[in-house]
Amino acid sequence: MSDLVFILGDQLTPGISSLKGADPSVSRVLMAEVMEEASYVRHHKKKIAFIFSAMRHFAAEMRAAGWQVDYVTLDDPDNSGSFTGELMRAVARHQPERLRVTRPSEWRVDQAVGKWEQLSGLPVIVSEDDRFVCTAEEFGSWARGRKQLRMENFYREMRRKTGLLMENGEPVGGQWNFDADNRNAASRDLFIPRPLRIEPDAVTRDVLSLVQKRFADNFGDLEPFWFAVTRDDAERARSHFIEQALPRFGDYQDAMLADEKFLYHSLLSYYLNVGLLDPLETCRMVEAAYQSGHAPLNAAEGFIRQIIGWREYVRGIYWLKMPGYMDENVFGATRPLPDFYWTGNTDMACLRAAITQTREEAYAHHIQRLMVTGNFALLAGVDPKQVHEWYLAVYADAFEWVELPNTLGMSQYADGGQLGSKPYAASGNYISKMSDYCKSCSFDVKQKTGEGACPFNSLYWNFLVRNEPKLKSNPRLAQTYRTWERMDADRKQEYLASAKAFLSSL
Ligand code: FAD
Ligand code: DLZ
Ligand code: SF4
Repeated sequence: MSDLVFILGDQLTPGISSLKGADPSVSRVLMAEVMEEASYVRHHKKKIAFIFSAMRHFAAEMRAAGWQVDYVTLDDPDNSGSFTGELMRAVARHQPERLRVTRPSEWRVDQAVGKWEQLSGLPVIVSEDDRFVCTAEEFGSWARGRKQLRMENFYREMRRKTGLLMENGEPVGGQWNFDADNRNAASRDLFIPRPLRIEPDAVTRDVLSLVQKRFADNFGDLEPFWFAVTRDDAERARSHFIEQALPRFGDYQDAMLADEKFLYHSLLSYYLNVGLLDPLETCRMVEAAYQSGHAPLNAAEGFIRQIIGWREYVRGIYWLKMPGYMDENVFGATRPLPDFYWTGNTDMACLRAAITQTREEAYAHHIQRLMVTGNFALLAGVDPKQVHEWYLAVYADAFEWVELPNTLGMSQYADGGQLGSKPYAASGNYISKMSDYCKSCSFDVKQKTGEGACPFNSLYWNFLVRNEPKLKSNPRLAQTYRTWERMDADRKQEYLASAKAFLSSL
């Protein structure tokens, strides 16, 4: 039967489920660069270039493997600008008997696909995306009946299911989680490996010109561009990470250094999210690195937990809670996102560093996202939807299914604790302990209030006081609220006045 198989920009996997059962001799693959996807937020220039170039390389690989591929470029004069428009044009061109697609990773696109049968008058086979360890249904069953959803419990299930770092039904090393070993601060004298940099080829250079022309006003530096855009190069980047950085991934997972944008992080999220790398295969390689003695257990376990734990857990939450999740705002936060999130123009050295590197690389590591930019927005009471749109735009790995729960749930606690057990709110002390940013800041992290004091210090207490009715009963915050209650009235007043003065200057 002649099928039209639509492959979306984050489905760049040769064995993608939509191809199973399609006959290459009579079927067509469709891929399309469309303005609707390129503009639902104002994506970082590097993100658009990465996705378009990876799509073009994937189309070439599919052709080489014997598939007939229709690839519609953004500047094709007939490009209709949307997935549905391109589908309908391809239906008119090829008159297929059936449509196939792997279930889109995002709610918005899944809704559009739901209308294809009616619009085209053809049967549509939507196959589940089997590149994840846990299906949405399985997550739903796990979640059903539980009063609280917690990543750690889910993660243990995934360890059992995959057998990763398991021995006779028990976790290797006698513990599920070695997070307590993974909180060291880094110092500048450490040897820190450089990420693998791939030179753009002719296809990528074409895409770079297109993006420069069509998205000139979008956020972010387009060049230097050194992402992998093929499976082979992404696999090289993964081997490079395992060889060079994995052994210390755990130790310095939470550390931040002003002159080191990447530390021992893998920089693999964007390859995993578009399908250039397989998550489970990557975990098995990391497990093998532990088994061969190359990487310690705290590194291997820490890495595997991020993938089969956090990554799968946030996806489960997304599909369980959408579409309502997007509108959660438990604190009723309404402040507009400060302009410096787009310019990096702020005297706060930690925010300046995280935002500047985001502009340069379309990348910041987890603790920068969570404890610097996310923490500040939380403490300042920024509208969570605006925070979400910022994260969705500025990172090359940002797809709504993974970005939204991380931002709205983990970082902003706007879901009131559906994803995590307490807000990741912290004063300047945390940033000072885990980084060297404060050394070059015009604010003094040790000063709690008044002119020149680190703004995080007063904002922290102001956040807790402002949201006391929502947070005071949280057992994980009981000690913190007791500290506040014991503080003398003048001190409390100084904190609140400092926060007020700072917020009114934003
Ligand atoms: P590493 O530190 O090397 O971690 C290894 C891998 O684990 C990552 O590649 C990623 O696939 C996975 N991982 C780690 N933490 C998480 C997590 N919390 N959720 C899901 N996967 C995780 N990750 C995205 O992939 N896309 C996003 O849009 C995204 N938005 C985020 C927004 C906020 C506010 C926060 C706090 C986190 C966000 N994350 C997101 C999670 C995490 O920050 C990134 O996955 C990580 O920084 C990517 O860099 P890396 O590949 O070097 O990760
Ligand atoms: C993120 C993105 C962008 C910027 N552009 C395209 C595109 O032009 N064509 C495409 O197929 N995919 C693109 N993507 C990725 C999609 O947004 C992603 O595959 C879907 O949203 C998944 O639901
Ligand atoms: Fe950030 Fe405060 Fe440290 Fe400055 S002093 S870098 S604002 S935590």
